[in-house]
Amino acid sequence: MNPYLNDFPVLGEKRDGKRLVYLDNAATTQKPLSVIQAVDEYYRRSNANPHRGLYELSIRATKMYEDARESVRAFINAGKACEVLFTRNASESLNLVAYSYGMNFIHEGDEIALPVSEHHSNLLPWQMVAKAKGAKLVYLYPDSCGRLPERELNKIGPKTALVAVAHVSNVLGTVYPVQEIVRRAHAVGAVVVLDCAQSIPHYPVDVKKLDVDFAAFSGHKMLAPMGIGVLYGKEELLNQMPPFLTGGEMIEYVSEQNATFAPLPQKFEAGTQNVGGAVGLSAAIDYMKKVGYDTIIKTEEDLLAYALDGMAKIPHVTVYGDTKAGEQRCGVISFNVDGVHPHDVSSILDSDGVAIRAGHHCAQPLMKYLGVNATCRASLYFYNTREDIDVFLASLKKVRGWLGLGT
Ligand code: C6P
Repeated sequence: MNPYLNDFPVLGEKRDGKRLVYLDNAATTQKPLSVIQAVDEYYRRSNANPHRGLYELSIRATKMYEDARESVRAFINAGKACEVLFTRNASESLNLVAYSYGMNFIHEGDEIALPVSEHHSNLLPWQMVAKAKGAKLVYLYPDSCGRLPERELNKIGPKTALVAVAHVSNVLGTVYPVQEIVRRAHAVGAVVVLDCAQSIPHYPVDVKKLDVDFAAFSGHKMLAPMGIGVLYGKEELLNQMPPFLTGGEMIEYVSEQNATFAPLPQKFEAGTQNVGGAVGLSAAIDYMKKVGYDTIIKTEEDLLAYALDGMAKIPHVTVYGDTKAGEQRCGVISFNVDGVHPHDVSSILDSDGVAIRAGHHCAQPLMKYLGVNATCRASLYFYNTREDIDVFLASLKKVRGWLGLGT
């Protein structure tokens, strides 16, 4: 019996008598009742436009929004709440850094270093900056286990002005050595933009300890609603950067021809904000703290080892990246079945109630590097069970036979 079943109603859902086996957690996680209820409660009792009204309801909405910011600050150990900006998602957070920092502080001849495994959200913004500013993108290529060898890390050099890196790859599941990357980047005066979209749901992210300059993530991959994201930035950098979006509530004073801007964090939060989302994110953080990262890590390590072990016994299945569980490997398993398109694998698994993702996972340069167009991807979370993995493995075993291919 799944101990989290009562908290996540969708996990108990059945279709054609088959239980949902949800293994697409890297795309988005399911939401616990406490999060759903917190959002519901906010809209029932406390909804008003924050930072605008001088009446009790608006003051309450503002407090809930700012309390959520403080909750995120404490969760990622940022020094000050004003270093935590709310956005829509990790993509918007990364674009904010690219447009506001990149377009103003990256110059012709500079290099932007990034692993080839980056999600498009942490790659396209830098392509845009490089093209506009005459900078060069320098790619770091992982080895067959998905790790970045020394020779690739050595590409962070005197010309590097910025390193953009995911904490965890959304395709290979590799946990990249952020502290080592930051050490090298800072030694040459480069800033580090950390994409935590796939790490913070699974591992603690301490921005002070990691000493990253920026960190981006999405609420919806860590039990919170869609439409709320976070950008952490060091105060001194955020203060130097111009606003990304302009509009309501991010100004100090506006005249016909000019404007001055509000202090952090409002400078980067133009327009009416997603208070319900922020409240949901805060509730998600509370839930994660209740479960505890120790439990999350231990559970996922067990499930990953169990899944990789089972997959190794199925002929015609190729797993990309590290085929062994371990500290530098998160529960994201990309794989292919010989002779079967990943979309077909996904559809066949779906007929057994198993939800996985198939495609390029918004990482096309990595797909090219791996020599494939697409992969299947099963991604785990702490509320999955060994029974889930058993259903997944049993379904995977049937795929080639189902299509009349040899097993
Ligand atoms: N990856 C996946 O299935 P958004 O869409 O903005 O919430 O997150 C973007 C993003 C940024 N970085 C990484 C490492 C990511 O994995 C993602 C989202 C999903 O892999 C959807 S493509």
